[in-house]
Parts: sequence; C-alpha cells; structure tokens
Amino acid sequence: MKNYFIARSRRLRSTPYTSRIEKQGVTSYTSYNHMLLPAAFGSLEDSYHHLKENVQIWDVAGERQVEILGKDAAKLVQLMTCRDLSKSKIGRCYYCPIIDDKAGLINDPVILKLDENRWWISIADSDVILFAKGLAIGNKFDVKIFEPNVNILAVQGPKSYKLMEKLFGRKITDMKFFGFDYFEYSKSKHLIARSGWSKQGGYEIYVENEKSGLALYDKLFEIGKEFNVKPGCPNLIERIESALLSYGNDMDNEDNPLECGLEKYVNLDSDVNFLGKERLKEVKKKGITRKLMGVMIEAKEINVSKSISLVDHKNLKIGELRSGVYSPYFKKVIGIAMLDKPYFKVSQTFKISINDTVFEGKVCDLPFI
Ligand code: THG
Repeated sequence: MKNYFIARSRRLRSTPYTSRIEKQGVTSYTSYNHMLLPAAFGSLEDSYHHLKENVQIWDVAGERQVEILGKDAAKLVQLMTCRDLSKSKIGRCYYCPIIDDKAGLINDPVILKLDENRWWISIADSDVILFAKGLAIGNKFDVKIFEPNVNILAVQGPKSYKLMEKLFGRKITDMKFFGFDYFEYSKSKHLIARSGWSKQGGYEIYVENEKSGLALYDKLFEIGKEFNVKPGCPNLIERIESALLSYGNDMDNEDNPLECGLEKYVNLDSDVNFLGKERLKEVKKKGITRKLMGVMIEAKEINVSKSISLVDHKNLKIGELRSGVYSPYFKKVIGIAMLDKPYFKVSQTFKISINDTVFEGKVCDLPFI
C-alpha cells in the first residue's frame, strides 16, 4: 500500500511537545481530537518490547480535557454517563462510557473529579464538548464548558515507578491506580494520575504550565537514562493484547456499551439520571444481539484501515474485524471484532480475506493477556 503525507495546518493542531518528538525521531502521526498524536517511533515491535521492559514518555496531548465547571457540573456529567458517579470522590479518575439517548457510545473518557463543581472529561477521539454544550443549553444548566490548555505527558512501562520516584519521591509510588494528586516541579504544580493507555503501569502528567511541562519533559529524559527511557506512544500491539478499546476503531456511536463488554461501567439499578438509561434497560432485558470479542487469525501481517468481514464456512457474514495487528507474543494476528449472535462464542471459527488471501481464524475472550 502506498503511503501519503497528510498536509499540516492549524486545524490539525500540534502540541507543545511536537518539536521535541520530531527531534527524537517520531516516524508517523495519527490525528486525535483534531491534534497530532504520534503513532510510531520506528519499529512498532521494537517499541512494544521496549515498553514492556523499560519506560517511555508519550506525547498524548490529543487526549483533550473538557472542563465542566459550576453549580450543575455534577448533574451534567452524570447525565452523560451510564456509570453511577453518585459516590465518586475528589482525587479519583473514573473510566466512563458516555452515551446518547439511544445508548449509542459518544466517547469512553477517563473522568477526573477535581472538585464537587469541577470535572475534567479526558476524552477519546470525538467532540464531546459540543454534546456537553448542547445538553447544558437544552437543560438550562448553570455550567461553564471549555477546553483548558492541558497537555498530557504519559510515563508508561514497568520502570516508570522508579523514574517518577527519583523526581517526586515516595509519595508518588504510594498513589493507587486511578488516583491523582498534585506534585511540584520547577515552581509549578502538576496534576499527576496513576493511569495511562497501556497495561504496563505508569502515570499521566496533566501539564497546565507549558514552560514547566517542557522543562519536566527534558528532565525525565535526562534522569531516565539509567532506566533506558525512550520516547514512545500508545502501542497498537500492546493495547490490543491488553484489550484497551479505541473509540472510532473498535466501537462508535452505532454500538452500545453492553455490546462492547463495558457492563462493569453500566449501572442500571441506582436512581441516578442519565441519557439512554431506559434504552439500556431494554437491551439488557432482551439480551445483546452482537458482541465485541477477541479474534486470532493464522496470518503474519494485517493493516486494518476499514472493517473487514468475518465469514463462516458458507461465506455468510458473521461479524467484522475492527482492529488487528501481528502479535509477537502469539506469533499470529490478533484483533478486536464485532461478532453477530449466535457467533460471539469462544472457539467459533471463521474465515477472513486479507489482501485477497483467505485465512482461518478463531474467536476468543478479551483481554488476550
Ligand atoms: N488517559 C487519559 N485520557 C484518555 C485515555 C487515557 N482519553 C482517551 C482514551 N484514553 C480513553 N480510553 C480509555 C480506555 C481504557 C482506559 C483508559 C482510557 C483504562 N482502562 C483500565 C482497564 O481497562 O483495565 C481500567 C479502568 C477502570 O477499571 O477504571 O485505563 O488513557 N487521561
């Protein structure tokens, strides 16, 4: 397949770290929330192995924040998500499906409760701010909704703990998963959460002061030499093996959270009010008619740029592959697919055509590892 350059412009925003990562050897970008998101620093496989053994610094500024501020902030945030936030605590992050009135997914952000009346919705790739503004206007909510200038730096990998401890002390390693707190660097306070879009452990630094953030960026590389720190980015192989879902790829507005295996984050029994609640109750009662599952394919490479049909032995469509990659761990292609009923069961076999060659595959549970 031929590669094309994507023209740069103001509309495809750069980040405060773009000049740094371009010096450090970024080799491809994708776009995320109308912003550059690095997609590779050379070989995907080399980066995968490095991430699983060392520590990487990622420019994930594309994970934009939608700030909801004001008297009705909690009410608006709850209206948007099917996860019950009535017992949520200040200083915690919550992974929350955002759905519309038909229970279709709008986004799957991490939501940070900064204060009773102040929340950050750390969004995946869709324009949550417009949805939030529409709801606030329609409901006459007393809130301000805006995108603050926050640019996340992720520190990911098993050695992230040692690296961050070297800079911020023991307090940072005591922090629990999905907790956050404030840490000072070069006279600025930074919100740091124990989170990130990999299952290799680590932190996310929500940089509000660019100057201090860039100094912090450089410092992490300087003191990280002993931990073999490298620049990186969300890794396609690692995230599929770990089944971290990618909005727009694995699921979109046509899918509901129960079809996407997100039932852990769906609360239908409490009395909180959110859009799509009645619809989700119906779906739950009737049972889902399709489900997001893992698949393994006896192939050595794949490039998924649009859905690829999965068919049974009679060539009847039984589902579609939405993401896929060659896994060095399983030594075959693994992927995330939406399977129709009754085919969403482990060990279901299928056929798939990749670049005009037909391969055999098998359905499995998520996550792979
Ligand atoms: N960090 C921040 N913002 C983000 C992402 C992130 N916004 C976009 C995107 N990633 C949102 N998607 C996810 C998906 C999964 C997780 C986080 C963000 C995640 N899930 C854990 C899991 O699946 O094991 C645990 C969630 C839980 O149990 O609460 O971490 O990465 N800031």
